Amino acid sequence: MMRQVFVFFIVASINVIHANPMDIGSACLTREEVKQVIRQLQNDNEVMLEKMQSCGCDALDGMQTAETVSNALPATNNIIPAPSPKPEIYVAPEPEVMSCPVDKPMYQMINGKCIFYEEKRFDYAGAQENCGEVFANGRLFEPKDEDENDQVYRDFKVMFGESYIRIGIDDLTKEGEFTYASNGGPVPMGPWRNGQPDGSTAQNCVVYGNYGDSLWLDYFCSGRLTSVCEKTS
Ligand SMILES: [Ca+2]
Repeated sequence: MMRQVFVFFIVASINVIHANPMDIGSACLTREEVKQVIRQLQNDNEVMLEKMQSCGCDALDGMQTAETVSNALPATNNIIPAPSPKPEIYVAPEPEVMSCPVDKPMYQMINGKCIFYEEKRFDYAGAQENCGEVFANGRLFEPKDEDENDQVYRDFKVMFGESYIRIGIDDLTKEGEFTYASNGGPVPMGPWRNGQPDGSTAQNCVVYGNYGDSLWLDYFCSGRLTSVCEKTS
């Protein structure tokens, strides 16, 4: 079979040369030159056949295999997929880490809040305004539960000393109904000192007393006291 392929190739080469004797360069080939070309082709194909035989290949089988593979391949247009738009991948924003200058005195990071103890004394409205200057979006401390209330008081107790300290709870809107100053929301606990609140309409702002604990008293909003600020975001 390989020999038949070789002979076919030689005959085809001669036919090409005879059919187009003037097409190589600008001059025609002489008969001797044609013979040289045929001999060269013969030599080249002998070398090729020897290589194929040495590696156990069969020329025709190789041709069939190549054709089979070629036919089995899908059309080029199907191999290269049409470009698709890049999928939009949602990347969750990095949670913002609250900055809190805890290396400075009077600042503490407590329960996810940056807490600041203000030694300067203000009335209730002044204390709120001051917290807004200490922190962007700052406000008087609004304890969300008794644990947080105790933790803040405990961590600042040494600084508080013997004084009354303001936090952000009052009953200014409705007497006897203590709510958070920032949004008027209900306060879900009431760690009042015994007998408190007792100030009726005269005392509408919640403070820590000078008793060394985190229990609350209602007190005059106009009094100038130290305070606790918080930064929540
Ligand atoms: Ca009151």
